[in-house]
Amino acid sequence: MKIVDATVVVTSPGRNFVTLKIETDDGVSGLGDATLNGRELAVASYLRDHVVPLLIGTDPHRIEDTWQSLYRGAYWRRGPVTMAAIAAVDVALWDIKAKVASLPLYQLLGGASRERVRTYGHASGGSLPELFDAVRARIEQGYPAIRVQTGVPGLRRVYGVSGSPAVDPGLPAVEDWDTAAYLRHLPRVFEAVRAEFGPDLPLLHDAHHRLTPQQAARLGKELEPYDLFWLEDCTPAENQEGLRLVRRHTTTPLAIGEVFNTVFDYQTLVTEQLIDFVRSAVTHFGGVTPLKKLFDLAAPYQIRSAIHGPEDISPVGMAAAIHLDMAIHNFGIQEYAGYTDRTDEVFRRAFTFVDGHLHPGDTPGIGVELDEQAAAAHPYERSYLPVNRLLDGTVHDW
Ligand code: KDG
Ligand code: MG
Repeated sequence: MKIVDATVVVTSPGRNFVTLKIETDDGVSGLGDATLNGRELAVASYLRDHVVPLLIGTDPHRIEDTWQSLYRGAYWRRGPVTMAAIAAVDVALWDIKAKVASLPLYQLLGGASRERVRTYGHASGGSLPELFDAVRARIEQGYPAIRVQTGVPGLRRVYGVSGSPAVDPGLPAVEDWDTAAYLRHLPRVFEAVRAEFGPDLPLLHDAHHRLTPQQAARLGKELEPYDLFWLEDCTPAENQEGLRLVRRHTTTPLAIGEVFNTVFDYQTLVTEQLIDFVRSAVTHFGGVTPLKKLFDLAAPYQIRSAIHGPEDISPVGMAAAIHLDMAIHNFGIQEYAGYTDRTDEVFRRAFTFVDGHLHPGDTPGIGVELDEQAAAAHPYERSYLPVNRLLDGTVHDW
């Protein structure tokens, strides 16, 4: 069996998605997600201009060898563009292998370790009444766990709270930030949410890389009475050692890793048991092959999976995640933001979302087909993630 063609499809059914389609001489094809939010065309070029020529004529069954040759062979390692491109190849090859075996991918990863995959959804509000309505809506949709994001008094636009449109369409929106105001406000919000929804509902929060270790330690301690399922990305964790201070001062569980690309980003965090959940996406971590290895490394440290699954992971990347979630033992939770009808017309998927739980379906492969005609009706639209500034105008982590 040989790879005879590989094409990159960029489509924007409401938001941009980059998909790699690999075709073989047997007529079997596979899909991989290469979407890197705000930098989509860089990955499309990396694939089209540099990776596709290397794939033609090779054996699609040699997944490990292909992964190693793309990672080591480029000499320039790591980074989100490189690893999203490698991820797309890796997932497309797993899709092909599973289709040839006539099995859903999770069967090749060890088979089902559970009946279904537990998820969490997002709720946000500028004010408490808005936030309560959003939490109620998620509960009604069946979500068993909910991420809570809130506006902060005195700030106009804050991460995770809807809106923040760009002043010039196609250029980054500007959000604002004041850490002291946030640290004063957030514990009061969780106190109110617990009072409204009771002690049982698992609640999560994403600090989105904005705090110093000292600030994160204080916040984690102040949130302890509200029993969070996790506090996510409390610090910019490129400085892994910074988590030692956070860990020493709080028992609030910690989740980190959606911007990480390789196992080296996690080395200290995992081996010193400084976190409780790893957040990498299949799409940004080089695919199913390395993410499965990371989960296996994390397991003896009692660290569980929590694969990143916001709107900017395409249904292809999400499907690959759900197959992994089904198979690994140390599964924790899966983030699931859902998709619009327009996206569902472009990506036909076997995975289902019922009562707040996902199932990958039993279609051979990853269970997603791309309708290329529908995709072509939604051409790429330039878009950026927001930029975050302190009240004096200084750029801050977003
Ligand atoms: O592209 C950036 C988003 O994926 C990110 O902001 C979402 O933090 C996020 C999350 O936890 O889903
Ligand atoms: Mg996050």
